[in-house]
Amino acid sequence: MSKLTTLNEFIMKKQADFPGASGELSRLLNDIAVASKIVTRDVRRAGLVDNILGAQGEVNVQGEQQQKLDVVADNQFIKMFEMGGEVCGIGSEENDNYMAFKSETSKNGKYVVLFDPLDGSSNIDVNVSIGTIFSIYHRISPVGTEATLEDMLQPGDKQVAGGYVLYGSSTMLVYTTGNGVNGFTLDPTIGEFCLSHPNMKTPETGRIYSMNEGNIAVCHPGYRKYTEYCQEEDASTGRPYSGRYIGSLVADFHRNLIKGGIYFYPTTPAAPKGRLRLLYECNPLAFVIEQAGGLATDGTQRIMSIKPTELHQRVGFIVGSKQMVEKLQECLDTTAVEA
Ligand code: AHM
Ligand code: MG
Repeated sequence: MSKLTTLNEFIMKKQADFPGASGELSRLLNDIAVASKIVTRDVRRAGLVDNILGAQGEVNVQGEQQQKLDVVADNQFIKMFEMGGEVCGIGSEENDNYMAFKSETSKNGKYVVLFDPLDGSSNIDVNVSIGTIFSIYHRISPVGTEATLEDMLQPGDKQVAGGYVLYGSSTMLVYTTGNGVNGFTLDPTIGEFCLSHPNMKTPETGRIYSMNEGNIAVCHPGYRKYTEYCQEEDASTGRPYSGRYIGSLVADFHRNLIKGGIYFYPTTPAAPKGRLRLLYECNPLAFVIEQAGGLATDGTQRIMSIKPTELHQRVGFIVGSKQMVEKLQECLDTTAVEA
C-alpha cells in the first residue's frame, strides 16, 4: 500500500523546494483548504439547516435573517483570509467592490485573492455539483499599506496560484502554482485532503463538448458550425461527440480536464461581453488548463494575456483540450458573421 500524502504535507514538501520561501503562500493555500472544508460541511447540510436555505434577505420562522449558501461561503473565505495575515485584500463575485483589509497584520500581507466563493448559482438550491474558484497574486502596492484596485486588476499570467474546489459526489481541491496541476480528494473520515490526482494532464483531444446550447442561435455562427462538426458521424475521429452540460463551470471543467473535452460560453445578446468573469472564474481555470496541457481563449486572445480593466469584467470563454479548442477557433475564424 502506498503512503497517503495529505495536502498539507504536499504543500510543505513543495515549499522545501524553495529554501528562501517564507511559508506565506503555503499558509494561504492551507487556509483555502480549511475554508473549503467548512463550506463542504455547509453544502452537505444545506437541505437540513434552515438558515442556509432560501434567498438572502428572507426572514425565517425564528425571525432570523436567512443566508444564501453562496453568501455563507463568501463570509467563510473572507474570514479566513482576513484572519490569516497573508492576504491584504480580496475581490469576490459576491461583493461589488474589492475589500482592503484594515488590520496591521493584513496590511503586511503579500498577497491578494480573487475568488468566486460558490459558483454555479442555478445549481446551488437543487443539489447539483457546485464549486469555489480562486486566484492568488502578489500585491503590486507596497507591503504595509492597504490593498488597491491595481492589485486586483492583474493579467492571469501574473497568477502565483490558481485552482478550484469541486463540491461533487466527493470534494476535490485542484490547484497549480505553475509547476503542473495536482488534485486532492477530501477524505471525510479523517478530514484531510489527500493527493489523489498527481500531475494532472488533460488529453490532447476528447469526445465531450459543453455549452448551453439554448444560446446556439444567438451567438457567433462559428459556434453552430463547431457543434455541427461535433454532431457529425465520423468513426475515425470518434464523432459524434457527447454533449454534456451541467451548468456549473467547475464541474463541467473538471470532467473535461480529466476525460478530454471543451467548454465554451460565448458572448450573446443577453451577455454581450460574455457571461463568465475574467478575474475569478476564467483566469484560474485558464492557469490550470494550460498547466495541464490545454488551452483557454476568448476567441481572439489567450485568456491569461488579457489586461483587466474592471473587477467583475466578463469575457467569452473557450477552455479545454488543445485540439478541440484549435478546431473551434478554426470554425470561428472561417465563419462570417451576417450583418
Ligand atoms: P454564477 O457565477 O452566477 O454561478 O454563473 C456562472 C455559471 C457557470 O458556473 C456556468 O457554467 C454558467 O454560469 C451557466 O450559465 P447558464 O445558466 O446561462 O448556462
Ligand atoms: Mg460564478
